[in-house]
Amino acid sequence: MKITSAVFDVSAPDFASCPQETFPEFALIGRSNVGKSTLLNRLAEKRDLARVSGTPGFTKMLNFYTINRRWRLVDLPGYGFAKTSQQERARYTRLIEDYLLKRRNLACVLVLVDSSIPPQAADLDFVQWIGRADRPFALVFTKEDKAKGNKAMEHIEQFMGAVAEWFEEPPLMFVTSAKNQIGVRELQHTIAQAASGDPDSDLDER
Ligand SMILES: Nc1nc2c(ncn2[C@@H]2O[C@H](COP(=O)(O)OP(=O)(O)OP(=O)(O)O)[C@@H](O)[C@H]2O)c(=O)[nH]1
Ligand SMILES: [Mg+2]
Repeated sequence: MKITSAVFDVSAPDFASCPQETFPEFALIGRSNVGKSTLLNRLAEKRDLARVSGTPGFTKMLNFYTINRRWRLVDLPGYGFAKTSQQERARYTRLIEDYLLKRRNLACVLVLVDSSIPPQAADLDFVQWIGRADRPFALVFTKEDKAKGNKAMEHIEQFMGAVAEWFEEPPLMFVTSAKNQIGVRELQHTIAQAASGDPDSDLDER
């Protein structure tokens, strides 16, 4: 699959400001600092498309990017970030919920989980919530390069074990490292296939 264009559309501070529901959307969500913006840039093959920051909680709006004039990637604010005012947090929690529950062209929620650390309650809670909400999602483990030895795989197995009881079939999952370009092509290919309406796409089955 070839990326021929990747353009920033708009930053939406509220649900009403989201662009028209023209293209299938793939939304990246996860805790602050999990690597959402970094992975988005890798998927779009454009280094500085989404801003990567050393400061957790940087992305406070929904940022929309159109790829190949056919589908969109959406960078969502990180959840579980404490260092903002309660009012500000309430605003973007509402924004995330509105988007995830109401957006009709939402093709798949990519739930990013940091594989360099043990399973975190915030991630498990989110997976349970999105499952109950019955929205299509896939798990994307990030930073596969970061933990020493076999730790990443251990964390991933622990995570998959913990979520297993909530689902009849284990959720679709990808293991990635944006740093070492592991798993990125595979995820990109799966997204593009789903975006083109291919019935064989793994994302479409769920
Ligand atoms: N080792 C390693 N570091 C990564 C990887 N992906 C991202 N990072 C680093 O993790 C940090 C956070 O990355 P971001 O992409 O800004 O994370 P984010 O989820 O968008 O963060 P917020 O916008 O604050 O929610 C940056 O310092 C990245 O360089 C990876 O695959 N491996
Ligand atoms: Mg970000």
